[in-house]
Amino acid sequence: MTTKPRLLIAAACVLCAAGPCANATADTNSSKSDQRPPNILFLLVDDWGWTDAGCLGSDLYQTPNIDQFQRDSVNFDNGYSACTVCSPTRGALMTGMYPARTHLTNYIPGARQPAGPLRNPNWTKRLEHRHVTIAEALRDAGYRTAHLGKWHLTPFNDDEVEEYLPGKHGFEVNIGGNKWGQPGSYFHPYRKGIRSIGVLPPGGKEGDYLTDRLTTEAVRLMTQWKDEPFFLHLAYYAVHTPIQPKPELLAKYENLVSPGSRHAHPGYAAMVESVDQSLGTLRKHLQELNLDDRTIIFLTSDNGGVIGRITDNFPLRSGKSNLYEGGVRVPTMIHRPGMAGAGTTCSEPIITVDFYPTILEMAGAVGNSEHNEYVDGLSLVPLLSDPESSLDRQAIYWHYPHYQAATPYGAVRSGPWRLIEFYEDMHVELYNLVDDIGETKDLSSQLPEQAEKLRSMLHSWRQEVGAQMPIRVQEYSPTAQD
Ligand SMILES: [Ca+2]
Repeated sequence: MTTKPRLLIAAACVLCAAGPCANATADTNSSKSDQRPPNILFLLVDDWGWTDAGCLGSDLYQTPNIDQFQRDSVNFDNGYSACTVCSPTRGALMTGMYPARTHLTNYIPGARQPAGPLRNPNWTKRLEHRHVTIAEALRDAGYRTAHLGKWHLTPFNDDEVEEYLPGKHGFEVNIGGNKWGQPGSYFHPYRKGIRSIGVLPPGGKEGDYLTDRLTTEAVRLMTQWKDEPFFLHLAYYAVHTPIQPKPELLAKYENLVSPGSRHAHPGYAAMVESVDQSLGTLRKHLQELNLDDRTIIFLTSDNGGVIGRITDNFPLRSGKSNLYEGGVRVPTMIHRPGMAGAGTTCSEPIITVDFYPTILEMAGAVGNSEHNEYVDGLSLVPLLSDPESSLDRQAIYWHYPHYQAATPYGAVRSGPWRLIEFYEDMHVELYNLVDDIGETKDLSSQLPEQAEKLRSMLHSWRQEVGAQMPIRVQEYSPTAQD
């Protein structure tokens, strides 16, 4: 069965994973430092939509560093987040498992249960210790490990938070990660009311900006660890609300917004550009530290962009929290020094769970065999060498047994097809994304056999991963709720 979990751990040498440049270096210099595995810099931008960069089609946001990064990377234009909201995607990145398998299926602590025919299952509101995180696997392979920025994987009860912070999940250093899904403020001291960034190192001054501060801390760690392999999970709070840009960038975009533009929020545009500046700063320092040819960089998002007054994911339908493509299709770029595919686009559908086995393979890390049995992702390394190739995977899946912007649902993407099953009444919608990327034409009635095939795959997958279905409320009556 093609959906069976499998983890491709490379038996091949680490230098092969680092790419031709590293190989060339190894041929001429066999010093110990050249034998060490590549650094991994994983940039996870929060709520960053599929068109939220100049090179991704924005008609407002200016992102010269992201544009250059895309030219130096393989760009995955069918890259997906594992969920339409934050915590499940972050859990999937840490474990390589679908949220449906870990039961961490909603943002923590989740929304208030609305009136409806379904109730939440007893889902898992934390990243459980039974999993071997990517940080633990890399730490055990000799990496220095740091988490910077948003974590959002602890229980919400203050008494339990400490036990689930990044430090308890394999990260040697935690800078800025806590239970919150957004900062109190993007400006020093990053607090408002009870929301605060409580674990930033001391220092800083009035006016300091959170995105810049996290970048500064990342540069400090890269410098400190320059002679050792490191894994930095740099999970920017940006571009999540509150929309709080740096004043000078805000002024720039207030002058640039034009009537009728799809992207029209100057504050959000400025926050996107701050992330862009950070990427430029990180790459500049990697060069100065002579680490650019041994550092693999990932750039992606945890869910789609927030539509309405903030951004727009056109041509995709809808956005964050919703079940259509705008909720889950996200920018995804991977830069591996010296790789053949730089500047190319790979259209193979990939999803958050793939990063775990990819990074393990690149690092030459074996991970934990018991955990690996249940990893859902596939290594993307073959796609970096040949972006035209395929993973030979039947499908990727989503499962969201909660109410949010949409009703509880499951979905499957296979080839050009995407089928969505609505759990309230189990009806389906079917789209051909190659012909209709905006999901405007439901083909489920026209192509019942295709719909049935995908529905059956989705049901089998739910069984296989042990997905928790929402609970049906027997006494629910729509009219009684009016
Ligand atoms: Ca998010």
